[in-house]
This record gives sequence, structure tokens and C-alpha cells, in this order.
Amino acid sequence: MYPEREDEEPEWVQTEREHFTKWRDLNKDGKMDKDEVRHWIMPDDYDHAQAESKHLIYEADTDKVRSKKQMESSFLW
Ligand SMILES: [Ca+2]
Repeated sequence: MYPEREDEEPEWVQTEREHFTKWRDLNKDGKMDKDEVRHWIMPDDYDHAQAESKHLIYEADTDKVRSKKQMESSFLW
């Protein structure tokens, strides 16, 4: 996480720089505008409700044996 030399860039900074260049700066102008920030925080192709329900089912399934369908039906009854 921390660089061995003071003039080296930490690995996480390099990773964030790469992510910025590849995925966040969509119009490649070197900065993030309002639309790019919105897309980063709330991507159009990401279903927050589905992700949260999967997370809750995963956390509630302590033995990790039951199927997703069994877990969903146990929430309903
Ligand atoms: Ca941009």
C-alpha cells in the first residue's frame, strides 16, 4: 500500500489513475464533469435493489447451504 521510496506513487493511486482513464473520464478530457460523476455513482446498468437483495440473502444464509429460491421464500413466510 505504501511505496518503498518517497518519490514513488502508491499502488492504489496508480490503480485509481488507471480506473479514471479507462472508465470514469468517458470523454477523455482529463477531468470528470457532472454526467461522468453521476454515471460513476449511479451507473445506468447497475440495479441497486437487486444488488442489495443479493447481499442481504447472502448475509442471512449463514450456513450457505440453502438455494436462493429457498432463501427468498423464507423472507416471504
Ligand atoms: Ca471527462
